[in-house]
Amino acid sequence: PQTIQRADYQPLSWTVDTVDLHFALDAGATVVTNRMRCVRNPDAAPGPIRLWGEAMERLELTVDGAQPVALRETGALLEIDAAGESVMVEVRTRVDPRANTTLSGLYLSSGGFFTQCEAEGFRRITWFPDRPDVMARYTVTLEADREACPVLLSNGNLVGQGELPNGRHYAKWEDPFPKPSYLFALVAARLVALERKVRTLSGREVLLQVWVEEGNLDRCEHAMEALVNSMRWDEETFGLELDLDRFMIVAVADFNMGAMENKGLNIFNTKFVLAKPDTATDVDYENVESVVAHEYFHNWTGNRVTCRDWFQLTLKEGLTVFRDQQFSADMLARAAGPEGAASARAVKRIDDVRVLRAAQFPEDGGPMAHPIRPDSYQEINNFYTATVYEKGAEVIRMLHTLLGQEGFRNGMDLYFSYFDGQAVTCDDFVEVMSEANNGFDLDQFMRWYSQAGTPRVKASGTWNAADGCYALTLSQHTPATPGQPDKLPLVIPVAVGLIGPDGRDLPLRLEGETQAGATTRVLKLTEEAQVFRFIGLAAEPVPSLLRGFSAPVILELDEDDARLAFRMAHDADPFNRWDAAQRYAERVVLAMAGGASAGLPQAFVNAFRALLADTRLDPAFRAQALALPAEPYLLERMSPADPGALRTALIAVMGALGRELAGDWLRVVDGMQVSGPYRYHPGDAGKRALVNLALRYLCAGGQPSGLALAEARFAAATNMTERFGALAALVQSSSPARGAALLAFHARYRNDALVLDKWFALQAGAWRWEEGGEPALDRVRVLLSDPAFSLANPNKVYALLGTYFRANPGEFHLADGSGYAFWADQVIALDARNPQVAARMARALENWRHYAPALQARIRPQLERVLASPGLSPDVAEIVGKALQ
Ligand code: HT7
Ligand code: ZN
Repeated sequence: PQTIQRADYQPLSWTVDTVDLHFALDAGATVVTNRMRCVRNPDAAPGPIRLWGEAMERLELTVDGAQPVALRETGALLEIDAAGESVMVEVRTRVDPRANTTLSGLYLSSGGFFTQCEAEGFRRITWFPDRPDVMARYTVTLEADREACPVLLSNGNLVGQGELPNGRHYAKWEDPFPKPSYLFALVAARLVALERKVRTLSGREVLLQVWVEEGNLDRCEHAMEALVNSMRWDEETFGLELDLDRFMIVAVADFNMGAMENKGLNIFNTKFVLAKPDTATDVDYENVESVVAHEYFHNWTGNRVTCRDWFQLTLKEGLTVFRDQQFSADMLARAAGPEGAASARAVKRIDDVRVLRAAQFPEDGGPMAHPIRPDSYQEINNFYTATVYEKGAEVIRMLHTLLGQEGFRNGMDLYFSYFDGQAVTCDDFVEVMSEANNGFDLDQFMRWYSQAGTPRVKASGTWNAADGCYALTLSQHTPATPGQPDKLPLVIPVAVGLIGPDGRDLPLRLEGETQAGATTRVLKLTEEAQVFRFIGLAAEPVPSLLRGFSAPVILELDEDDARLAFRMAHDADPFNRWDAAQRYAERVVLAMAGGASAGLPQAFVNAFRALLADTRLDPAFRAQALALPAEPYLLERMSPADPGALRTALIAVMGALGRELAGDWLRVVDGMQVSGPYRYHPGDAGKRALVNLALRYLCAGGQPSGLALAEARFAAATNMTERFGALAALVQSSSPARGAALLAFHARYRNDALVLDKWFALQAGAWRWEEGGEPALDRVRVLLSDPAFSLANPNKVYALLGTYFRANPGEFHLADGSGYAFWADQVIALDARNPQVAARMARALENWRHYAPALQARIRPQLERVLASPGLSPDVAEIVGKALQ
């Protein structure tokens, strides 16, 4: 496959300023007429008009009404020589939405028409300079059968509609804002809308709509609420207002990713719109809120100011993830009230860091490691990664930390004032941040955009009792990644606190300062190694480093068990308190997996019990602190990774914690009643999370009383969070009742696609709790033929295969290699219909060299089999090819 280099960027010789699209929609043969005014780009070298196109039939192409004099076609690229300053290019194509199984371009879902154009789907609809630096104004006319598709939507404002002969009708839409082609969208389907009218900050009335299939109208309220809250938050926090008269969200069941920020017409995976208490968990509610916010925030960070090229993807994604994280933290803090706000924010931060550690750290340590702004790619769809999104958000967060809230806001204001309506680069963004902050030097900071790999920050302290000085040495090192053998030092903000022997934070005074100040300070690590001397201390402190996870690094700090237990009990920074518990748990689990210890250390059990019993702590925080680190993260920390040994250790640790703390867990379940009907509220959600965790441990412990409690709670549950929590606890146990519970759950929700996804995922993720238990692979094979399963629906694939390959390593990495052979079969089968989804599944084995040699020997032939498979897509070829390099 061809590799595209960031350094090769050239502006196009011709761009487009207006596009007039006409769609004669038909399931098997849609005719698209595209009239675009192509204009010469004064900033580019002279050259032909360049148009990209694929997967369609070209019926006609004219330039200013005549056949083009010179036209060259190479693969997906068409080059047309043209004279003058502007020409009208008209191209008519025929596409087949029914045959489009890629879910990119124009496709069908439940009989309706939908589009997905990011990153390069528009070229599957019409020939076009399909790059984000071509921003044009669009007028769109949709024509379809009225009975099958009563609703016709596109970007912007509805400017006309009417009847046509033969039972057809049309609608005409005009988008007043220039946009890149990846933000184009249309929907033609049988849908209904929940509507709300709201006023923007400046007093304009706007119409908000959430469009869904008729039976789902009772599941849209939460998404609408989230949209209204997002609008308010962006007005209050960044002074950014909705710029359209109408903003639409449409839910579709077949969708490759979470959602898409098309201008004024967001298209969402149903999973991130639909929620009602009987079918959605607290986590689902939380996800709906944050995805709605994320897409809404793109209206400014992504749409009004977009990316010059796809290498700049983090410009919009990292920034927008940061914005949605801040929004969610603010929403949680507001709901928790002044008393609970700090803990609520910490819980959100913990959630975000868990995702980063479980998904991004392994990516950064494997063959797909890339900087947040990559230097090259073969298939851009493979670069919608945890690095671009989550590490990208961490980089923005560090800017926010370095510049402060006000400095960051000033930078954002300047960014929009300079670049509104343009397609720009990450350098542009960082430069305005500097300019808005008196030339704040961000030159070295830019290395975060160009260096891959997770930096290691090593910390060590020396205490000098004679002069009351604690000298903290911080050093940094970023390991080599593919193509980047040598790394330079980064700017790393390290938030530090020092804890006194009584467990209280000490006021901090650095050498050279006249008096002590705050109890948390942000140190700027910019060299390979630096020493920071804290003075005026009466006794040796315990350092609490990287508070709030102030930088996306791995902190290497030698702390003995007693120190970890001390910080678990006393660290004033809730994030670090959680982190101390995670580090301790990681140490205990990995020691067991490595055969270094057979039982749980009593000190660990005591530290856990103390956290569990501390009723002053928010239940949501306790649920986080008492959950073991994610399995993929632990695997990453093992060398070589041995998924079987890790699983055995996890089962042992969970079981032992369940048994040893049984009385405490039972008390938690008893004492955590949530009264009244279900409402999505962080206070209630925290209690439910802690109860569900207690059930998990009790069931893992295998005692009859615990199993009976989970059964009873499953039967009596009044909402999905409780029902699914109890079911998950039963499934992750040796309970004889788990089969019956799964059947009952299925019977209740057999017609509900989203809930069935949970049912599939639960079984694919099941551990083996007893000798002779059913291997997850056997179950997954059976479920592949379940009538509700379909390889055509990404949600189903992610639920069943994605969970098995990525979230159940103990069952996937079978010693006989049968899991890998199954993986190869599925990746090949999926690739033939949907390369994006196949590539995501393919990534499950990219870090194969990290595994024990016996497993590597089983994996390699399967990777080779996939790579050699005829007609393999560039998407999968890139993943597997890089893995094998
Ligand atoms: N910007 C959107 C990305 C997206 C996407 C990318 C490739 C293929 C399909 C896709 N669907 C959505 C989503 C977002 O980050 O907001
Ligand atoms: Zn996004």
